[in-house]
Amino acid sequence: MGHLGALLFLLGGLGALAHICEITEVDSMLVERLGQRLLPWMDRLSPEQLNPSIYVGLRLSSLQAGAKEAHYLHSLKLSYQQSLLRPASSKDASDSEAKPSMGQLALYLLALRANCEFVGGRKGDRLVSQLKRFLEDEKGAIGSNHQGHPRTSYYQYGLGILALCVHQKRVHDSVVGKLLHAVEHVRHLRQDHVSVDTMAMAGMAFSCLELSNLNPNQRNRINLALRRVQEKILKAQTPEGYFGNVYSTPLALQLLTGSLRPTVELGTACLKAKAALQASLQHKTFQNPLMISQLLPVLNQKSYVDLISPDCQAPRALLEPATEILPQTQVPEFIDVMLKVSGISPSYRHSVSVPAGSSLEDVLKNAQEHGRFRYRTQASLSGPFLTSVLGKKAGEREFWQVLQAPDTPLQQGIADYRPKDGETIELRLVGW
Ligand code: B12
Repeated sequence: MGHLGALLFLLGGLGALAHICEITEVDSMLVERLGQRLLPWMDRLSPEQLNPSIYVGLRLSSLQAGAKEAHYLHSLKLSYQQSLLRPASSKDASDSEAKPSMGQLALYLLALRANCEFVGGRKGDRLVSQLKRFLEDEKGAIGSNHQGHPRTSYYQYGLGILALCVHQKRVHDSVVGKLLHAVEHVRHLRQDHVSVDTMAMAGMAFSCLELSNLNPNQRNRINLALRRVQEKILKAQTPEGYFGNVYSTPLALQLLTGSLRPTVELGTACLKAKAALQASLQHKTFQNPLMISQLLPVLNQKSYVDLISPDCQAPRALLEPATEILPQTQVPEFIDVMLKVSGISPSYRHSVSVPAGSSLEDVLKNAQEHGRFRYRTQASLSGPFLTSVLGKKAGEREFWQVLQAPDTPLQQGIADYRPKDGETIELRLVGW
């Protein structure tokens, strides 16, 4: 055991190891800057732009947005109740106003809990029943022999169980059983971007069930699954220190922060992850509001599991809007990006010229305006999700993957990623 191991062992003996994954010394200016990036999003109150994750992230952070915050919650309540409690046959709903998904309903329930509300009353009970029904349907889609897949994802399945749990609503053992089975039978975390986030979300659902003792018959299985989740996440640590990738590290740390299984290995891994994450904060890696909303709780030593008993009186610093430094107007420099589409025929390859600093979405728009390229997106809590390219819509369990050629999947979506001059971007239809 090296010096670090010895120190961690000593801390463990003192009972301090349980907090080894908490990030405590972050420059408060950096945290404030992250919070400030959320403020403009809190002015977007249309149903497709409202994002319950932003509210949850802020309430679990060391920051607050004053009156804007209460107004945002009010808008969330109006929008979610209206669309979720509207009868399926209702005429005042346009086709484009899709009902929130299982995961979105779950995030909305987390938002209520973040405001120290327990879902209740006639309307609240209906929302709880809807979420339970969603989970039952997903359980059916997975099937009694576990051969199928949830229609959404195990990430949303875990989120659904977690949301009900923090409201002290019990789900049937068989519903929890599907998530347990999924975790028990994961061999290696596939080297795709979904695994660590999904493991972390499932782990937080199990942590909540364990702490609340809502499914006592499954106590041992839950306990073992939590151990397994922790092990898998630690195994997925990259040489730089991230768990999975930089964007899955916040959720992984949310899970590990609340770990009741501190070990020396965990302590070492968390120290490395914290250093990597802190370095990434200096580099403006976190621009996307959803990503910021998953990170802010970690920087305040909190996780979604804390919504079992949230502290709504905790002092939080008031966010002031960032003072904008207007860039000097210069003649824009242009860059060339090669856009390639594979997985369909005929394949497509074209160079697109855009001003430097443009997003990949700008590249796609430009290609569409000036050529035969066509694409469609769907709004999501992470931003515009690419659904169709050159008229080909991704089918069930397929998606349009975005890569930097030759073979590196991007870690950001089309609205956030800014290609460099001479880069080739590939859009590839793949299964997941
Ligand atoms: C499941 C998942 C997927 C599934 C979604 C399909 C499904 N039926 O669920 C698949 C495999 C298709 C997928 C694809 C991608 N994903 Co993904 N995905 C997730 C995951 C694990 C959960 C999302 C979720 O359900 N959220 C909860 C629900 C309630 O929110 P929602 O907004 O309604 O969910 C929808 C969107 O999240 C959307 N979606 C999923 N991923 C992404 C990524 C982006 C950039 C956008 C705009 C939308 C989007 O699909 C969800 C279901 O409809 C998150 C993890 C996380 N920490 O958030 C990563 C995550 C959001 N994905 C990520 C990335 C990078 C991608 C890709 C860009 C990867 C790539 N190189 O192609 C692509 C998207 C490409 C495109 N076509 O636009 C990153 C985003 C990081 C960032 N900087 O914003 C995350 C955080 C994972 C990570 N740690 O890197 N993803």
